[in-house]
Amino acid sequence: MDKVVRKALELLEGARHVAVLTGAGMSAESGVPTFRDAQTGLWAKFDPQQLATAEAFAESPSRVFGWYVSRLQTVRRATPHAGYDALVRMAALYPDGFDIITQNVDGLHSRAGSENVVELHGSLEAFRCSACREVFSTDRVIELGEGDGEVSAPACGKCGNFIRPGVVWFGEMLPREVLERATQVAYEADVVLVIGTSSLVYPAAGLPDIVSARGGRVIEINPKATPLTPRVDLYWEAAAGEALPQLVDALQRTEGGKTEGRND
Ligand code: BV8
Ligand code: ZN
Repeated sequence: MDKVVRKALELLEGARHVAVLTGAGMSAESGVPTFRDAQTGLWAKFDPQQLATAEAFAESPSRVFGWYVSRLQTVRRATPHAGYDALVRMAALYPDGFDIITQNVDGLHSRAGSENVVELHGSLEAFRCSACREVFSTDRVIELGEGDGEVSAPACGKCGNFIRPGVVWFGEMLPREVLERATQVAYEADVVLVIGTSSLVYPAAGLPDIVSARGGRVIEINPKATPLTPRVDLYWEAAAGEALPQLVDALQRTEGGKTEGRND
């Protein structure tokens, strides 16, 4: 068994509550570009960090709304890869507590069948009025454009204001109950798997530190090192779709997480 798999099993040994924190890298192998990857087409000349703001939406609603239509189209075509399925299998091994906290807005964890998913930054499937929060049907959004250009933001049927995506933009507060739930999961976790995130965006990036400050263990799965890497118990330099099936296969082979064939 790979050394890194064995080390992960050791860190998971005896764990009763496991938390998973995912970022855009978790969806890369499902064909959903990461947040900081170079964008394609019309969007190539914009920085997502600039587009994902209320200021950008106020300044050019059609450009920002068009970007979200394009991302919704991409996500609708995506299917969860083997790493997502591995997390569904892994949850069954931790009946006392297995929670997924995701920064992603693509809904792929739920599509894969995961339960207990906390969507920190909202969802591409939730469009609403920017003023009165009246819900706007995503199926109507899909009809508004092919996703390759600007799309006029529709007006709310109730109050006439612009419809916006139901995501948390930079500079916006996360919904209180969502942040409270994520923080509670971090306070209860014996181990947190941090997968596919550049660990740059707060408050999400602060969650693993809550786990380690309480003596919980932190395992990071990412092909590239991040600002979190120096503080983790195990840095697994791999793609999510490669590491997670290996980890869960090994966990399923050992009953109760005891590492098999350990020669200590
Ligand atoms: C807040 C939804 C309180 C939208 C997102 C100054 C002014 C205002 C705010 C701030 C400020 N300074 C700091 C802040 C706080 C700010 C922040 O943290 N900024 C950072 C950038 C410095 N945070 C906020 O504004 C938050 N709100 O703090 O409110 C407040 C209010 C006012 C003033 C102060 C404080 C709100 C943050 C939420 C923003 N919304 N998304 C949308 O999606 O359109 S965040 C956005 O970035 C995405 O959700 C994304 O998930 C998230 C983080 O990015 P990652 O997921 O990590 O993705 P990324 O592309 O960066 O990295 C991918 C990783 O995957 C890489 O490491 C790569 O190596 C790896 N990878 C690639 N392939 C694979 C892989 N890993 C595994 N397998 C692979 N195959
Ligand atoms: Zn309205």
